[in-house]
Amino acid sequence: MVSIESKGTQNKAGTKVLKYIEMLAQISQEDDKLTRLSLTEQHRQANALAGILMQSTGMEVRTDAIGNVIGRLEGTSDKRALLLGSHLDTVRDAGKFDGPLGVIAPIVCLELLKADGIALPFAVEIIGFCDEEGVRFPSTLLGSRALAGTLAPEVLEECDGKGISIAEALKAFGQDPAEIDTAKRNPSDFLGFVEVHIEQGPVLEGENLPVGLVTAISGAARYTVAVTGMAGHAGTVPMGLRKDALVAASECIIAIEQICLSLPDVVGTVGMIQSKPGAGNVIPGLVEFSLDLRSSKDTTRNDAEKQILGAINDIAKKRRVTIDTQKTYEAAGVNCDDWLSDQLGSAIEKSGYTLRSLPSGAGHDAMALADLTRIAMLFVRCAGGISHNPAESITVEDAEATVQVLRQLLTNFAADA
Ligand code: HGY
Ligand code: MN
Ligand code: MN
Repeated sequence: MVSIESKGTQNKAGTKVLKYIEMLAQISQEDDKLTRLSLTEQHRQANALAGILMQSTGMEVRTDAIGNVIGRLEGTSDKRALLLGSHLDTVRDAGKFDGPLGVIAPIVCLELLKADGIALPFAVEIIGFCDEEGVRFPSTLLGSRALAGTLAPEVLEECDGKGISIAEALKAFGQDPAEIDTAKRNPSDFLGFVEVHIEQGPVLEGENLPVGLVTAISGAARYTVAVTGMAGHAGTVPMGLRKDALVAASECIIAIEQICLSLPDVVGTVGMIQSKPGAGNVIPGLVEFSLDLRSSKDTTRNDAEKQILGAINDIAKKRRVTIDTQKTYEAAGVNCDDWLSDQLGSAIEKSGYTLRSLPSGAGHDAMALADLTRIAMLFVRCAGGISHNPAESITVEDAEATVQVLRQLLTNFAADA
């Protein structure tokens, strides 16, 4: 349970952030852990809760054709909006902050401005993106790519583990997949996009800083790898005659680790593996595993991919198995916008915090939004840099700092408008 009791009256905003985060975290597909995959009933409930919180700031709320929940507060003189937000879907057995913090902190900031009777000259939109993690479906960034108009229609045919396509999931969610194009926004709609997100790494905590300014977001590639050998009797097939798909997959996984260790600034992860037929006395005939590869330099990542595919090819030959590799997703690395980052950087300093710039190894919706408008990201310290783990947490003081920096950013924008 996140301790949301703040000391005295200070940290009021921070306390509210943690309270709302806790409310959202109760919405899960699993009783004893937080799992909220996109376009599920629980995602719908999270959208509804976020929508109610947005409405409490005076925002008009809608759900777009891809299932993003969007709040809008008109400005007094400028139709263009500063867009804020992050994703409401989670990984399996997730932490409470990865995604929701970027939706809740802006909501609390607008609550503060409303309480102080401050009306902004420009519009503000807050968005809860429908699918950033890409856990339910092979692709990711569905919500933000739909907004940017870069979501290829054929992606809607991709299926989850139960064979349900994105298009079918959208219909079950109450959306019409044929209307996807209506989610696309115009660059002229926005002044820029600012995403607040936990750092998911150790740097800010290591330097005892509450917030940081993101310089760039690493690119990523995802593969599914299928190893086909020969199922057989565990007791009768001599070791030398086997085509054991699981041993071949294991050798591939070790090779992936060795190659990533040998290159500067590459991380490779095999997060999912399935062995079939999955009986203790049967030599595995088919193994499928995922591969997630990242680097802050696309050229380095491409080099790693080449080496890994070569090693897999050699292993297939040596072990007389067939190995199919399919790239299911790729996103180039993205630099944050200089001008908007300067605005955010000066808001950090004006709020009294040290300005620390750092890259993001994790992917974010901001990557996709860079195809639509200027992007900037505010990182928030998280305990031990832990994320994609229920131990994910931030302090009430850092939640407070986040809201104050956002408030300063909006105030600066209003002054410049
Ligand atoms: O995987 C990522 O980088 C992000 O958390 N979706
Ligand atoms: Mn995230
Ligand atoms: Mn994540």
